[in-house]
Amino acid sequence: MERTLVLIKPDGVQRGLVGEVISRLERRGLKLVAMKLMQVDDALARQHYAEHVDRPFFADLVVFISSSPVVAMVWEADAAVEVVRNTMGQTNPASSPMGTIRGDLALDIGRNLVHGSDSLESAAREVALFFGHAEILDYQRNTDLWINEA
Ligand code: IDP
Ligand code: MG
Repeated sequence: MERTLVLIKPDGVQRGLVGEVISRLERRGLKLVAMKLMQVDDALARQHYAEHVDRPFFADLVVFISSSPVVAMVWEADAAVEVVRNTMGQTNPASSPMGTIRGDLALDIGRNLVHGSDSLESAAREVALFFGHAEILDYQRNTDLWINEA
């Protein structure tokens, strides 16, 4: 079973889309195992986006992600990384298909509402940045057999 980090970025919280984003992930069948509303500080923002440090948009990205609260979550499923990525859509909302979070709800690459880890390695790193072990819950979900055959 994979675990992946999802952030509802400041634009999603400010626009009142927290419930909408969570609802789409829930309805897809993913299992929520950790969640908190939090303020990202400059240090965490830089660590989270470390792979982009040399990109021209890095400074704006760090300022934006720490400009207002985010909702940080860990979601679990077989292939959770891929499933979250295709539920979110493309990085640029303008080229995201309808039916995806970014394709339905966003327009601008710098205001694309959500973050989802892009690989299992990134997921492990990012989950550990945002959550301690004790914050990630292991629990039975009674609908599991209605979502997964085995
Ligand atoms: P992802 O969020 O789809 O994984 P990444 O390439 O990891 O996309 O980029 C991280 C974030 O940086 C994006 O979600 C987006 O908000 C921002 N970003 C990516 N490319 C650009 C760009 O060319 N201009 C401005 N912002 C960008
Ligand atoms: Mg990324």
